[in-house]
Formats: sequence, structure tokens, C-alpha cells
Amino acid sequence: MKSKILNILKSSDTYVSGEEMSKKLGISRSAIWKHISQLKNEGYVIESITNNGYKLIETPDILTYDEISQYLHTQFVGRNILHFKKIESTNKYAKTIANESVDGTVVIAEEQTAGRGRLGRQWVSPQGKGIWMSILLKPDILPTDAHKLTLLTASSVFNALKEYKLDIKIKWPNDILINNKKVCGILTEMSAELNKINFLVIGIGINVNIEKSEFGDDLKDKATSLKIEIGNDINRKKLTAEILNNFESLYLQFLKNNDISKALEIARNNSALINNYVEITTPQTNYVAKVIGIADDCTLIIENNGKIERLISGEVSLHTNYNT
Ligand code: BTX
Repeated sequence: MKSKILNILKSSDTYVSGEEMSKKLGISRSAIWKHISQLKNEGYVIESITNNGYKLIETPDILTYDEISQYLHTQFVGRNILHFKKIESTNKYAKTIANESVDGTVVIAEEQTAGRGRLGRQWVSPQGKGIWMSILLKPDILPTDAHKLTLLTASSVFNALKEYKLDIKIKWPNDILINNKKVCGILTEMSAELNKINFLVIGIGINVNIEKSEFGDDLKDKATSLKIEIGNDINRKKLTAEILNNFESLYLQFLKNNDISKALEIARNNSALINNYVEITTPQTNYVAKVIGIADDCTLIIENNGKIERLISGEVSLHTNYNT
């Protein structure tokens, strides 16, 4: 009902009376007033004048379904959006609601107080400055194929960012870089049995409107945001929808024909690693290897001491002294 009231207000440039809305929607005027108060709480600036009614003056920069849906073309991804002003971590929350939530549910927060990267690392997620979201999926694929969805997600984000005409690269397996600095990180988590995935949570963090001065000293040189690179604020609502649109299109193709070729092509053509020397860190050791390519199964092909090997996941950083 709140969304319907919002739509009426959005489609009118003059005042709409409470009576008119209550007739149109078949609810009482006090119910209308309650929903208007809720909208005000969410940040909508709504002027109300006795005998005239209500007028929408300003729409907040928030990533609710009401605000994103105008740009969304998906069938099911993002059709159920759970939006929070502040939450510990969207991935953490998505996992707690996974069993009772529909496939394609998206959890979005304006701020994360304990955003997480891989291996429990911190993901800085300041309020209203980024896109911090998790896509919940229940695919009928083997757990051993789940890593492919990280690459598919990276390619979807790449596609959505392409229009900004920046030097964007995909750093296998889970980062997007602009001018060699991290603008986006992806964290895929899974609940599975041996041969069956119960659910997957794909967390996407994108630095959108963060200023350089807002990154701490540890991130200043290795992180960037779209605003830093472009010089002006970016529409987070549209970008969120574009990522979900691109994601669903690649994902449906993958589910239908087990075809990941399009995502692979994007990841290969825009790779930050291919033909470069990288430092690979495993729990046991550190070594330098040359990246040859990305295989059809989305593993990284490396040449290590003359031997061709494949990595399914891992910590890979560019080894600047050896770059070709
Ligand atoms: P990662 O382990 O590859 O990267 C984490 C590292 O990135 C940190 O140790 C730090 O050096 C750096 N870092 C931290 N915050 C930022 C930032 N905002 N921008 C650039 N670099 C940063 C990458 O893990 C996966 C991150 C996924 C984040 C999403 S947000 C929505 C969802 N919820 C959640 O808790 N995590 C995911």
C-alpha cells in the first residue's frame, strides 16, 4: 500500500488530497496518513497542506525496491528486496533468512557495521556511499560449480560499469579494479551437501560515491570509488538495477544450458591478471607464477616453474616487479 501511495505522489506534480487517495485505494484517510508518515521516516520529503493534500517534494537516495524497480528488468532476481538502513553484514543476514526466502531475494543495506571480505577480512561500507548487497540463490547445480558464479557476478558488475568508459579490469576471482585500485569485491558463500546446494549468497560491495578522504590510510592507495574516478556522484539506484539485470541475464543462460561462455569472454577480455606475473598465497606457501589464462571451468591457468597448473580459488596479487 505504501508503494501505491508513493506511486500516486510520484505521478502527480500537484497536491493530491487524502480523500482522493483514500477513494482510489479503498483505505481510510488515517491509514493514508500513517503510510505518509512511514514514507517521511524513510527520507521522502512530503509537504502536507490542510485542504490541499500531499505533495512529494524530494525523493531520498535509498536503495529500496520502490526506488530501484523503475530500472529493473529482471524476472526474479531483486523482485524481493529487503532493505536496511544499517546492518552488520548483508551476507550474514541473507544466510539467516535463506531457508524461508525466495530464490533471487536481495538484501541491501545503506551501511554495514561489520561488512566482511574473504577469510573474515573487513569490508568498509560507509552509509549511503556504496552498494552493499547480497543475492540469495537456490540453483540446481553441483557445489563444485559454485565458484563459477563468482566470476559470473564479476562479469555482470563489469558490464554494468562499462558505460562509464573507465579503465576497468576483472581481477580473478572476485575483484573489480579501476586504474588498478579496488572498486568492488565479491564474496560468495554457500550452504551445501555433497551433491546439492541448499543456497548460495553472493555478496557484492561497490564503492560508489565515497570520497578519497573517506578511505582510511590503509585503503587510500589500493581502493577507489566511481565518484573518485569520474568526478561526480553516480546514481546508485540505476547502477544497482543494472547489476541485477546483467546478473540475471548471464545467470539464466548458465542455468539453462550450463553455458558460462559469455561471462568467461568478459572476464578473459578484461582480465587484470592474464599475461602478468602474480604472487599466489596459499595457507602453506607463497610463490610467483605467470598467469596464462582462465580455463573453461573458470579456474586460473598459471605457469609455475615451467609447469602449467590450475587454481580454483586463492589469494592472487599482481607482482609488479615481474609484470610483462
Ligand atoms: P577480499 O577479502 O578480497 O577483500 C578484503 C580487503 O579489501 C580488505 O582486507 C581491505 O584490504 C580491502 N577493503 C576493505 N574494504 C574495502 C572497500 N570498501 N573498498 C576496497 N577495498 C576494501 C572482497 O574480499 C569481498 C568483499 C565483499 C563485500 C560485500 S558487501 C555486501 C556483502 N556483505 C558482506 O559482509 N560482504 C559482502
